Amino acid sequence: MSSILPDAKREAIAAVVSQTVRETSVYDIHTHLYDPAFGELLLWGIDDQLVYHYLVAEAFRHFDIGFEAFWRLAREEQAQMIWDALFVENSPISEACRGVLTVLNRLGLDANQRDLPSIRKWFAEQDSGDYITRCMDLAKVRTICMTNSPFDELETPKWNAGFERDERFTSALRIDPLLLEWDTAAPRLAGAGYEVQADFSGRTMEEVQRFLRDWAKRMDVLYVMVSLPPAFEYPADTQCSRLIDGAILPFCRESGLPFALMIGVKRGVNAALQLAGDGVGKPDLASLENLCSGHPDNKFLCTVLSRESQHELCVIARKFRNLHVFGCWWFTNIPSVIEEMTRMRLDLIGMSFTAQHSDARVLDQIIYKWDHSREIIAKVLTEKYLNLAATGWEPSGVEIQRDVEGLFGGSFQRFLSR
Ligand code: FIX
Ligand code: ZN
Repeated sequence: MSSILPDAKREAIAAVVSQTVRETSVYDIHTHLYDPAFGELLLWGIDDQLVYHYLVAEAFRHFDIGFEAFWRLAREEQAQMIWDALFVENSPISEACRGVLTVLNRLGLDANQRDLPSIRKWFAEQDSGDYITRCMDLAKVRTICMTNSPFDELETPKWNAGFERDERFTSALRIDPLLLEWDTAAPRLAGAGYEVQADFSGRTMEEVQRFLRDWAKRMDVLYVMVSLPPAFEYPADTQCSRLIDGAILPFCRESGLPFALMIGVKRGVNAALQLAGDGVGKPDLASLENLCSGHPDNKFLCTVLSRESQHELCVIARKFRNLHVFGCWWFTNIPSVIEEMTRMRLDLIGMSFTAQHSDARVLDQIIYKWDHSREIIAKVLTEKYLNLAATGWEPSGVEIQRDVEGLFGGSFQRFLSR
């Protein structure tokens, strides 16, 4: 029979868990941030925070302006409109709004004045190099994994020229156009000297593998990644499925790199909103099951976008140790859902997952994304350790530290090296 814990013991456990979760550094395994060598591609500051697509989507619910007219405005004007609509004319309650305020607060700025020009002035005075270190220190993020695409015309010249890597930034090879837009990707590969045919004939699959090998080496990547629509099917008579079998999985096996799937995004549900116009749908995760069961020598990372799919994802992870579940992605990265997902994952797969990733597009956001998540993770973990302690199994501080390190990147790193 479980025992009733004395209050002092409950408080002691809660205090150790909160402190450990607050202070343990994280490996942020999926972001849209860039090594400082990419210069202006690494976004930071108040205007970039305000025009984040999460806030654009929310602000348009209040705007009367047409989509095109909004996109023609300068970034500062867009930011001002979003600030007025979401912060001044309404209370900034949503997770993305609160995030901006958490960032300002942790940086020591007084947002209570509602004075955007003075906030701008403060950011204009920051040195970008120091600011990266400051944000990473405040967020206690030790390493940031970038999303790097060989199809991105802004970043490829930099990779081709070569640069000295900042060791705090690692890389993931992003291949959405290859798998989802083969008809336009194939001529691009051919133009870059890879002998590929639109109908997959000849040496196409070997050459796609050579393309992946070249870029994986140039970027020194940790994993290969794609984000997929809810309609994703595997195996299937589709270009995507053929490429997965013919090129992606063989390359990942040969290189030992996991294949990361982010499943459930409906691109351009309202295309006029640009990046803010993507939606969510429920995928058939039998495809993920088929991948994991059919390819035991491949490793898979997965996060799914719909709340309804989270339970199914955990059950699949219980069946397949070649699957590592990570993060609370995008529309699930809100307090109520993070709490539910974290509790469910702990209940079903224990400590063998990565609790969160930031998906930050603007550097400053790592501060709020990790602050907010740490608070929820601490709450759920405390509840779990108290349940354990009630059985007589009291977790030690060292054990709690070990567990939190696992959830914050340790388990991911072990999965990579397996
Ligand atoms: O596909 C992705 O990596 C998504 O995270 C992005 O496309 C999305 O725009 C985003 O920023 C979500 O947080
Ligand atoms: Zn992302």
